Amino acid sequence: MNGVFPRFPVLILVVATVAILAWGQQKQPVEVDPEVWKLTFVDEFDGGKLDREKWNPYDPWEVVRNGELQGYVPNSIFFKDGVLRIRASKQQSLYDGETRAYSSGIITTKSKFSQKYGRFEICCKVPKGKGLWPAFWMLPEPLAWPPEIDVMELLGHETNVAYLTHHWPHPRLKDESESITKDFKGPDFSAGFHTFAVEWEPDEIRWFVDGVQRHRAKKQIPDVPMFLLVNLAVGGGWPGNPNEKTEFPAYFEVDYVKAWKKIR
Ligand SMILES: [Ca+2]
Repeated sequence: MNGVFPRFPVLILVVATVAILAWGQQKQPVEVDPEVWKLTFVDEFDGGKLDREKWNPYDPWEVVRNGELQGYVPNSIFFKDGVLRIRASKQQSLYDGETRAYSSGIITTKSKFSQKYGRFEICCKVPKGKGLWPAFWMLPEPLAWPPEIDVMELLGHETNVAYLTHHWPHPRLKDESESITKDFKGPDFSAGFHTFAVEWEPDEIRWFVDGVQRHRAKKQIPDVPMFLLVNLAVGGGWPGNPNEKTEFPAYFEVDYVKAWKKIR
């Protein structure tokens, strides 16, 4: 017995350390059954520049909303080692007819790729810092709101919480939505790459974080084609504004975006 006991805590420590390393540094594609899901969209961001056949580097509305502080400008999009890097910086930008205090980036597949139902996945590393708000989300094609599916949203001051949400039209108020959000508490998502996905079907949306289902919605499921958006917002009512500790430039790094259609 004495010979066994001293080794036990060491073994546990090693296993736990390996698990944490694997979780923190994950940059592996999640296995998706090709018998069930057929790939319909993929960008691995290996080309060194934005593939304009797939993406637009513009906000589909080009208007300020949610009290955000950034202007979305195309020169906030960078690439390094097969990773898209959306940069938020403390550089003024002209946007929606006025000078904004920050510049950041957005890419969307509006008018280039949209799909009704399917599986939609991002592999990404989020930035840390108060006032930073990275997101991977979906809006109707042609452009409308609501509905909206938020595959993931994160706030830079609390990078271990992923917000998984869908919005639908308010039953009485025009241009308003109702929504349900699951705030999933995980590891520090800014410490490495992680996958976030939804499987959207006519009667259900399932949200996955690193391949594990973390949320499910059974009501008010959108039934229109939707396009994809990836962006890094700065400030606004929800994240609050950056503070003196927020480091700029900040980068939202994306290893890939993929979509599938269910074939059985
Ligand atoms: Ca990549």
